[in-house]
Amino acid sequence: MLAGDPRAIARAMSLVEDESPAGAELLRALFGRTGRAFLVGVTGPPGAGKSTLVDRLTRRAREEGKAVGVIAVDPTSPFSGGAVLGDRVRMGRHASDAGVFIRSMATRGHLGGVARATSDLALILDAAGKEFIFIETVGVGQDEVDIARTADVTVVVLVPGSGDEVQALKAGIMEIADVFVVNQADREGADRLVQTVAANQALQAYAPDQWRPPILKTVATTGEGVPELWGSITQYRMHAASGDGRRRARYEQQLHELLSRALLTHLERTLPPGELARVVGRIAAGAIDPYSAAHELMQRVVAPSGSRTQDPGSRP
Ligand SMILES: Nc1nc2c(ncn2[C@@H]2O[C@H](COP(=O)(O)OP(=O)(O)OP(=O)(O)O)[C@@H](O)[C@H]2O)c(=O)[nH]1
Ligand SMILES: [Mg+2]
Repeated sequence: MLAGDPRAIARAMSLVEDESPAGAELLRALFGRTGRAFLVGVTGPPGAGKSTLVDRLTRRAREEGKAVGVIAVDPTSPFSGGAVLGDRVRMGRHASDAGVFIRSMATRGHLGGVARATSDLALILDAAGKEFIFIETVGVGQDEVDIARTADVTVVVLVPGSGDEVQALKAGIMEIADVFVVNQADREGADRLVQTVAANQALQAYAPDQWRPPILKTVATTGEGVPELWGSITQYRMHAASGDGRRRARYEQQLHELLSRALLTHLERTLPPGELARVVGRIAAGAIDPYSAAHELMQRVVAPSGSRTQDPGSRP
C-alpha cells in the first residue's frame, strides 16, 4: 500500500470503511507516514461540473508528475448507479494510470461522521504517496462544511442561472470557500454570478495578509480557465504553508470525534444493559433533566469513586 499498489489501497480503504478493528489499527500504524498530501475539497450543487473539473485538475497534476487521489463523496446508497457510475466514466481515462486512485464513498452508514470517514480515506491515500487528493462533495449541507474544514483548500463551484447561487452564499459558503469557481461560464449569466459573489465578498473584512478567495470563471468541458484554477490552488498551497492552522483544526476535529465515540462505547459497555434507555425514560417522564442525567452517568462511568468529575477543568 505504501508503494501505491491500487489493490492494496482499495483493501485498506475497505477495512477502514467497515469500521473494523483492523482498520483502526491500520490508521494508527499509518499516521506517522502521512502529512505530505495536499487535500483539495471541491464542493457545489449537483451537476455543477465538479467531476469534470476534478478530471481536468487531475490531468494537470499528472502533467507535473504528481500522484493523485480522488474521493467522490456520494450521498446516495453505495450500490445505486447514478453519480458514481457517471464519475467512473468521466474519470475513466485515468483507469490505466497507476498514479491516479479514484474511490467513491457513500455517505450512508458512517456512524462516525462523513467528515471523519473522508479524512480516514485521505489518510490512506496520503500514506500511499498521493500528493494531491481531491475530495468531491455535492451540496452545501453540514457534511460538506465539515469536509471542507478537513481539506487544505476548498474550491466552491457555482453555476450561472441555477437559482442556487444566492442560497449557496447564504448557507455559509462564503466562510468555507478559498477559491470560487463559476463553472459553465459558456452559459448565460456567468458574469452576473461573478458580480454577485464579488458583491458578497466586498462585505467581508480582510486583513492585509489574509487570503482573499479569487473568483474564477471556467468551462470544465473545454478546459478554459483550468490553468488559472490550478494556479490558484497551488498559490493557496504556498500561502497556507506559512501557517498550519487548517491542519491543526483537522486533527482537533478528528480527536474530538474519536473521543466522543470511544466514550459512548465505553458508557454502553460499562453500564448495565438497557440503562441508557431507562435514563431516557426518566427524562421523558420528567423525573430528571438531561443535564443532570448526563452528569450522573459520567460520574458512574468515568470516576466511579465520584471524586473529581464535578468540574473537569479543575485540578485536584
Ligand atoms: N456547457 C457546459 N457543460 C458542462 C461544463 N462543465 C460540466 N458540464 C456538463 O455538466 C454535466 C455535469 O458535469 P459533472 O462534472 O458530472 O458535474 P458534477 O458537479 O460532478 O455532478 P454531480 O457529481 O452529479 O453533482 C456533464 O454533462 C458535463 O459535461 C461547462 O463548463 N459547460
Ligand atoms: Mg460528480
